[in-house]
Amino acid sequence: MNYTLPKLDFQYDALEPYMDEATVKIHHTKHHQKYVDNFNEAIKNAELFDSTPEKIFPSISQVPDAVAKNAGQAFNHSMFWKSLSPNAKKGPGEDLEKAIVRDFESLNLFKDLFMSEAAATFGSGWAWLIDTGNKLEIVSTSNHINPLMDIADEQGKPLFCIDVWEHAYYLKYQNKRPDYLEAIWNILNWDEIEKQYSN
Ligand code: MN3
Repeated sequence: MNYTLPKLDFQYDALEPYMDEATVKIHHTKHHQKYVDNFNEAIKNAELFDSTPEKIFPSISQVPDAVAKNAGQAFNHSMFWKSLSPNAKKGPGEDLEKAIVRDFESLNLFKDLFMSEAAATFGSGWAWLIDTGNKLEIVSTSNHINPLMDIADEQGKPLFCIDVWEHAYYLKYQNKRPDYLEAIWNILNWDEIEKQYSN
């Protein structure tokens, strides 16, 4: 049983002008596809035939490196695409807003903290909003790591993520990662983030 590349819920040019068509297309059809293909190859080689990334994460420290890296990247990209929408609302609905205000004082402060955490991620990685059960936290992870993995410094249920690998923004924003992050804020899929929160 092969793990397959999920289709996007929008066209490649739908996130313009915040994310350009070429970046989205290459990111999905080349980068994400490659992680999915490599994941299938890696679980075959490791004889972990029925594995999915989600099943592997709680014991990812026990699997071969190639499985771990590609499981992480396959899942993280799927979550990233779900985190974006061309028809984004301006902000979260009531329940999630309450939780954000409880843990970060205000929506504006939350945005500032998220931006600085994401901008400060050293090298390649991801920025996440996670639910630890009793509070929301902003975390950044290196390379393929995500907060569902047993090796993550901080664990919790991810509500959304932003890819801060250079391939996510370099064509349009070059080295200006903060500009990319600012742009992304306009296309955050709050409906989906709320869905993850209430799950
Ligand atoms: Mn990427």
